[in-house]
Amino acid sequence: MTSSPTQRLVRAACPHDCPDTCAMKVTVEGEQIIRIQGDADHPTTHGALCTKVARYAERVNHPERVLTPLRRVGPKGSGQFAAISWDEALDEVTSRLGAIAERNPEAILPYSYAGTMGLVQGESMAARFFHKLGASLLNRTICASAGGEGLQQTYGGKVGMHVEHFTESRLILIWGSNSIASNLHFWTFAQAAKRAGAKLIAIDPRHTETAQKCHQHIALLPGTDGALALGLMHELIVNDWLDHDYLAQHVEGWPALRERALLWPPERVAKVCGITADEVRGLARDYGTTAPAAIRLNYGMQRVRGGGNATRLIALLPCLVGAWRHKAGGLLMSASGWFKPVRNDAWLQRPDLLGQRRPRTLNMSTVGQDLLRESSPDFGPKIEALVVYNSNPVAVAPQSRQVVAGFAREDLFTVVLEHFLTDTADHADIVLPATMQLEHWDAHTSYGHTYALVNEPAVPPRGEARSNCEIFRQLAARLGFAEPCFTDSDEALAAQAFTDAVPFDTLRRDGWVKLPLPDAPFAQGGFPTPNGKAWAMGPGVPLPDHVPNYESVVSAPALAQRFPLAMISPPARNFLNSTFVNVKSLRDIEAEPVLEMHADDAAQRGIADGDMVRVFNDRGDYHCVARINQRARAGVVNGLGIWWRKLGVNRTNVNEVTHQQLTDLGQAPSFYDCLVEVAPLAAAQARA
Ligand SMILES: Nc1nc2c(c(=O)[nH]1)N[C@H]1C(S)=C(S)[C@@H](COP(=O)(O)OP(=O)(O)OC[C@H]3O[C@@H](n4cnc5c(=O)[nH]c(N)nc54)[C@H](O)[C@@H]3O)O[C@H]1N2
Ligand SMILES: Nc1nc2c(c(=O)[nH]1)N[C@H]1C(S)=C(S)[C@@H](COP(=O)(O)OP(=O)(O)OC[C@H]3O[C@@H](n4cnc5c(=O)[nH]c(N)nc54)[C@H](O)[C@@H]3O)O[C@H]1N2
Ligand SMILES: [Mo]
Repeated sequence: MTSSPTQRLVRAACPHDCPDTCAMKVTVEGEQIIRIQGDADHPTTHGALCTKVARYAERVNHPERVLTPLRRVGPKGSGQFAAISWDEALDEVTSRLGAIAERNPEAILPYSYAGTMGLVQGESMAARFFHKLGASLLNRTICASAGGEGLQQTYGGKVGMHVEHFTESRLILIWGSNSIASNLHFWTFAQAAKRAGAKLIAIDPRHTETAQKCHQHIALLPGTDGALALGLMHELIVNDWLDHDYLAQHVEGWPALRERALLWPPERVAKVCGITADEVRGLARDYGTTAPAAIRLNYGMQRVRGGGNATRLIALLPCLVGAWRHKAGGLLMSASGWFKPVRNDAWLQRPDLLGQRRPRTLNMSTVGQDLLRESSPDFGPKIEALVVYNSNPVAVAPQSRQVVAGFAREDLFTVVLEHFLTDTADHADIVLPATMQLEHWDAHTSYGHTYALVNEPAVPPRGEARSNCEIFRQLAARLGFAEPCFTDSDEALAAQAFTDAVPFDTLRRDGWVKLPLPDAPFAQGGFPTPNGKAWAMGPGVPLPDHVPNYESVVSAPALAQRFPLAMISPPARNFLNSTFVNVKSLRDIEAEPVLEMHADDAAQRGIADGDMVRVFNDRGDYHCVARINQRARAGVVNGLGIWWRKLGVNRTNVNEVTHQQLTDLGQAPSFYDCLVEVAPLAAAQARA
């Protein structure tokens, strides 16, 4: 309902990289945004938005928004630009890209991630453009590909429980997830379960706001989740808390997994995980004797070397106890695989435009290394041009020094489509102003629920901003791409983003459509694997095991002598990755870049609460404020992410110290597998 006859209500969807993908209602008067609300009728949004998106108008109307195309006038990274016209900007981009493409289109790299999760403003017209051009392909690994591959190997897809059903669970393990910060709408269901008597247990090295509100918190060492899962299996076996019938009918490779799990008694697990054997036993008892038991697994636990194997082991737990038999039992890590059959990806992205060409694929997580590589037979051509959209790699990619050095290359031609002058945009030759969600069409899936959504434009673009699709349409026209698909409008793309299973008129009427799925999808097996079973192992899929971190006291003792603290860098609650860091009211809540430390670790280093510290290893160092509190366990420090470097201390952020080594599965970064040392810093030096 709008409160005045001159106001309109527009159906929208939150575009951000978050499992919740909220359905929104935007009240508009003329060109002004009056109000942004969660849709009360949408079952998982239930009328509530997070602090960040409730303040979306502040981001749309931000005084520092980029409103015209810009050309660099200072050194790379200086952020010095002059406004130019769209014609000048597009001419320059097409002449530079065109010249490189004539020699070798693979020297051009598109770089994008989930600044918007929209199917339209994400990889639709952009993918068509780069496919036609023959540019290098990008492997989008930076967030979830270790866990994603783990789910794929185990269940055959990124599929799991419906989030609404957690209300009926009797036991919920919240594993590697700070739900209150990063999956708020799941937390509502967990709380309802808690009120109905369910037990909640958090498994997380950090004593998060979520862990604090659970009945129990198991603060294991980072990267030891696979060992914990094996220890739980050990206990389920020796106490015979198994669903033998489910295992026999619906699990491939159980006898081998059983043997492996028996090598992991609680004492061994306790040592590896840095917890007590009683914690392992107690957790196994709860899990083996409470039904229905549900696991909310999130991506926090897979950002380590063994993240893929750990995901596989945890994903097998519900099969051991037959939790899948009940709709409120099982596991949810990602729901995105449920959308696969209803997405029109081949039409949206047109990989057929590649023709016979098979360009190389580069991994977005090693962009630092790759930008510094010369042409070679195994690498292919040196990267000569980058086109960045929906991402801020200079802030979010691991091992910033290399990333920054790469982006600072004078011979690199960089185009950035952005809302703001981010750390990445500061390194651009040309910045192109992009529209925000309230200004463009889109269609959305979710990775935390099972509703498709639509987003209609609520207000006209601010300034001269154009949608990503419009920008790629115009680049295509200038390069003479004649296929009719390069004239599809944004609305047409939104209308055909889904197959007929998700009718566009229903989407427009209600804002969202529930996918037709069974309540308890794997009650009788039927996993989307080749044989319908969950796989502990199978052809091409070896038995999972605990894979120790690259960097830990056990796996790298010499390194640990010099850098004895394990650092994880989970999200700060009021930012979304590096988005919103420049929204002042939200930055004011976070105040400053923080490193949480345990009192013993701080005392050993002469660090007091509130001191400015230097966090360092051989890769780099960053400066931030030490917070000595209950959130950090001994031996582990929590560097909350992801600040814009230029808004941080000394123009650095937490990725100065992370590395580019990849996970066991999925070629993902291992951000939380990182040893550091911390030292106090004199105040004057810190602020210099
Ligand atoms: N407010 C907010 N919401 C967000 C985001 C954000 O930046 N801010 N990010 C979004 C994104 S990109 C994603 S991918 C999703 C999911 O985002 P995730 O990055 O999974 O976010 P969290 O739910 O905070 O989960 C991270 C949790 O894992 C814990 N953790 C770290 N290492 C380990 C480990 O080795 N084992 C275990 N068991 N736990 C570990 C951290 O302490 C933290 O509490 O959330 C999204 N939602
Ligand atoms: N140390 C450490 N590093 C991490 C993580 C961590 O936990 N620790 N988390 C990792 C994870 S999980 C992820 S997902 C990545 C996230 O990395 P990114 O996907 O790069 O996410 P953001 O930092 O939010 O940057 C998104 C950018 O897209 C822009 N954008 C949004 N919508 C649009 C649009 O419609 N058009 C255009 N042109 N631009 C748009 C926003 O303004 C923003 O600057 O970071 C990873 N990096
Ligand atoms: Mo992510």
